[in-house]
Amino acid sequence: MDPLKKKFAEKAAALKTEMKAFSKEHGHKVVDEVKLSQVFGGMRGVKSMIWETSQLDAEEGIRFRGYSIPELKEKLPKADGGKEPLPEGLFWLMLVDEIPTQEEVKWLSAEWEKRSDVPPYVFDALDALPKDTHPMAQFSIAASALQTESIFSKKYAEGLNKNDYWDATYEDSMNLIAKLPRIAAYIYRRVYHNGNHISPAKGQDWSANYAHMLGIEDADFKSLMRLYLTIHADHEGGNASAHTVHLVGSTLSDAYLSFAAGMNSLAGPLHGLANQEVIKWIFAMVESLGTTKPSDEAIEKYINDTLASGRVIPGYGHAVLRKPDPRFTAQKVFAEEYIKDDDYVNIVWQLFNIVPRVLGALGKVKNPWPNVDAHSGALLVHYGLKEYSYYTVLFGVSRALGVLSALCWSRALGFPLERPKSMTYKAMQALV
Ligand code: HAX
Repeated sequence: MDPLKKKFAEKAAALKTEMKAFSKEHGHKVVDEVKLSQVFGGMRGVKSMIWETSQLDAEEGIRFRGYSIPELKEKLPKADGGKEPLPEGLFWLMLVDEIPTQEEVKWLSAEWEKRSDVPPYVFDALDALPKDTHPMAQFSIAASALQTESIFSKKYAEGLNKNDYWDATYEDSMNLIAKLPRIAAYIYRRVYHNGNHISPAKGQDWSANYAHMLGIEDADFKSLMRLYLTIHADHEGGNASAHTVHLVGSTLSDAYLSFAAGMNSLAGPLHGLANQEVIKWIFAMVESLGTTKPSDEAIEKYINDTLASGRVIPGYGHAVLRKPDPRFTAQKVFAEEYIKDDDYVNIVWQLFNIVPRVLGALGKVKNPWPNVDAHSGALLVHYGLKEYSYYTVLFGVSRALGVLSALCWSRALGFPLERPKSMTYKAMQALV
């Protein structure tokens, strides 16, 4: 058994026993009350799920296994000579609740490289699609096509003991994560570079190899990718993509189909697609104002025009957060260190000074601050990755780390089929 799997098996067995006793003893206790406004309002804040890998605080933002993003930047292993955390380290931390050593992370990079071959029929499936199929649709289709690789599905069909669900889910998750950069880069080169594909490099970390296959060798871009793929990985369990993977996974759909479902959810403009919408909106603003160095006044007018046309300001607002998103801040810190005087980065910072005041003045927006998607586009454009329809795929590759480590936990802890209660309006009227 590999060292990560061994650690996971030990921790999961212990926690399963503990949780079973805990739930038996305290099962009758009330953890929440649900207001009618929450039933009508997208279930905001309803406590209804266990998610071990990260937790979101409205004021502080995300903590992964208790660590904030600045703490992760300090404590997680880095690539040789690099300053940004390796996402391999975050996956390890989320899965077994321990900060890995440099050697452990090196092992994981090599293990994912070993598992990274993608069967040719997945590329054939992608090549059969019209080139203008949205990259997120292509990504989801490729993840579903890979399902023939599922060890869980094969073993389940043969009669898998429920105590071994976690083992097959771990293998599927490791294999899928290992293959995602290859698939994602294939989609990018197919759509935007005439199918001029780049073979994987040997001996690189997960992010650097992904950057290489995209065709961007700049060392700073590789650093950005390490940071990007770390900070987008998880945002507790209730967000739409994570919750979708959790829900679909609870039917014992395997990791491939559960992940594909989550990607369909990430592809909505109120969720992950916001990262493409932000830069698209900034490009349109620059075009409309006729300058890449617009004044604050011109920007404010553009914001007001957008709102007056009944649209949202992409990259601002959040269902849970009530302060600037630390994932936005981490990207701003990166830009301050690596990027000097870039027009689009400057516009993102101007927006940060203007949008919260304008949204705040509307009186209805609960969180006028930037979220994770407000900054990423300008960074990617800086390094030459300008094709914004692709951006949500990058988010999706990262999100795999969180949702699949959480799926391993769900299988190991034996979580049941998810099945909340719905009501008709008439029944709700009768109740109140
Ligand atoms: N611009 C304009 N209006 C906004 C707004 C924004 N950025 N954010 C919220 N509002 C509006 C809502 O549309 C709602 O208006 P109505 O009452 O007229 O319907 C009102 O303010 C109250 O909304 P809220 O309670 O503050 O926010 P929600 O929890 O309902 O929604 C959203 C949260 C993220 C969907 C919302 O803030 C939004 O649409 N933001 C822009 C899109 C975006 O950036 N999405 C990415 C979010 C982060 C993420 O998941 N990344 O992947």
